[in-house]
Amino acid sequence: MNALDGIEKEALREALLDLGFDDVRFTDLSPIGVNRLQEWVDSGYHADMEWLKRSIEKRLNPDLVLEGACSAIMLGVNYLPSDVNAAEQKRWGKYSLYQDYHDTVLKGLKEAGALLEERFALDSRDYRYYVDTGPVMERGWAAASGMGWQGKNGMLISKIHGNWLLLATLLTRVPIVPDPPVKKRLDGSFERAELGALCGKCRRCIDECPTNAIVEPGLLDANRCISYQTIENKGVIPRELRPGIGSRIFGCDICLDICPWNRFAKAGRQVLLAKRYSVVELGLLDILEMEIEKFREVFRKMPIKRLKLRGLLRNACIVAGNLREESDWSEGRLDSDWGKRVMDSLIRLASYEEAMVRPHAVWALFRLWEADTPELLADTRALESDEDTLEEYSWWENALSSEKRD
Ligand code: B12
Ligand code: SF4
Ligand code: SF4
Repeated sequence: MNALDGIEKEALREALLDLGFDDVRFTDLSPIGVNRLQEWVDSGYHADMEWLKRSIEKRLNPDLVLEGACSAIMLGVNYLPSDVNAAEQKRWGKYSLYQDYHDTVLKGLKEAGALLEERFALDSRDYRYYVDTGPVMERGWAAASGMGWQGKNGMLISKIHGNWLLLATLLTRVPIVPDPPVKKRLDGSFERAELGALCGKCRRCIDECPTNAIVEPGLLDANRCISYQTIENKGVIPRELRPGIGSRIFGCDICLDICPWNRFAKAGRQVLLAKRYSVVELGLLDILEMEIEKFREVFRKMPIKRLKLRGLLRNACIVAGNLREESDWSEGRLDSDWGKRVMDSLIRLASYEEAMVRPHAVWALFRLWEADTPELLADTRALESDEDTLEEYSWWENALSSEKRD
């Protein structure tokens, strides 16, 4: 089969755009650029995402994912919210303000598969598609296809959509003439998938990350990343990272928001997204006082649901503990009725049935009401048996007594 090119290739692009994807690019699967996945995993930067380690070979070799694959069709879905409040708030990662994109984009991928079958007389073994969870390096291939370049923040950045593309991949045995990578402005040349290609001297994303998670341009230590900690970590969030989390309750867009390449970005068509912006109206008390039925109703079909109520409460405790430094969630002063309700919620959560929440509630109370906390929690502490929570108490008691000594 001759490689697809010219009018036919453009017709395929158009048809895929018509399915609701906001960008469609093609790449072959020849090796490109320096891939640092192995180095990343060897350094432990993948934290406890062991599934990434297990699938390295496949990620590096698409032939192991689909034998005979020779092209990747890279698909981008713009998720910049169309509502200013939703776009500018700092509490929720913007991608989470929709129904789970794994489900809604999958719908488009299924249609894309059917379209390939029809146009090229293929059967379902001739292609495979993924959105996020498959063993494919989505940013590497998207950069190779010229959809954008991988910025120093690690993100695939598009000249049109800025940092706001979700990526999906369709591997296929259909040979397609690859699209060129983005060009550097000055000399017109560009090594395939060069990291930070259009970043120039800028390093805002690296400098603004509150937990110093970007250890070198494009390389992120997930252990230190707020996104990892608030979404993927299923246990205790390290104490030293909690202040840096600030007002972020789920995910983090700091190194994306700061990027100057967003200035041209406009909200997408949202054909493959279903917005749920009302979540941004939730107040801190709505969350701290949330029960399981309400949680299920509010976050139905949303990515936040996978965090479970205990994960959300854990994150809310951290956000509460940061109230003195970040006013973003404040609806009143800490010495007002509102503050009293925050305190009562935290006291309740310090003995919450799921142990994972408890150290974070204790942490928040000590941060907000320091020396008063031992008395507030005297009864709760007496009944505590969880190691992590007991460690939290001891840490604060030591800290307060050494403060007194000084
Ligand atoms: C694990 C993961 C995370 C981890 C680790 C992130 C990281 N930087 O590695 C955590 C949980 C922290 C995370 C956070 C976020 N994530 Co995430 N995540 C992934 C996932 C599943 C794998 C990424 C990975 O392999 N990382 C390992 C590093 C080493 O790989 P890499 O970042 O892709 O970059 C390397 C390769 O591209 C390679 N490379 C370069 N050229 C080539 C060429 C070839 C041929 C090959 C094979 C490789 C290669 O070199 C690069 C540097 O080492 C991808 C989906 C996927 N299947 O790819 C989504 C993905 C990267 N995440 C995404 C998003 C949206 C986010 C968040 C914005 C969510 C949020 N708001 O909180 C943050 C952003 C954090 C950041 N600055 O990166 C999007 C990014 C879209 C985009 N435009 O780039 C993806 C692509 C999901 C999707 N389908 O849309 N994520
Ligand atoms: S997502 Fe947030 S914590 Fe993670 S690297 Fe970017 S700014 Fe840092
Ligand atoms: S903030 Fe600057 S360095 Fe970071 S990705 Fe954007 S352009 Fe590149």
